[in-house]
Amino acid sequence: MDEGRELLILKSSRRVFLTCIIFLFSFSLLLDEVHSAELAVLKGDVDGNGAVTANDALMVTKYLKGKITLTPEQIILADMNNDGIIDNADVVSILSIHVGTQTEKKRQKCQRI
Ligand SMILES: [Ca+2]
Ligand SMILES: [Ca+2]
Repeated sequence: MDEGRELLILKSSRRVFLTCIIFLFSFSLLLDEVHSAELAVLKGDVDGNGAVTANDALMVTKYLKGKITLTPEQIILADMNNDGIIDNADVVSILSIHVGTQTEKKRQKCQRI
């Protein structure tokens, strides 16, 4: 009788354990989605690769010269100072973020050496 009861407790605790694992897995997937959403709205990331780089500034420059078109979402991301106009000030702003990121990476690399 006791063995049956222990077996029942063991089975139910295994079920609780599996439920916790599934919950944690679902939660981590949710966090990944939130993280992806954050990346999707990174201001200055015109090409949508998850980072503000020189290529984003190049795309805006090409847009200003009429060589390429940007989607409405890309235009919002390119408008760094939110003045409703895409101009050289936005290009400079994107480049300064890119240079700042590169400088920070080099600084961290130097500290590690
Ligand atoms: Ca980018
Ligand atoms: Ca602007």
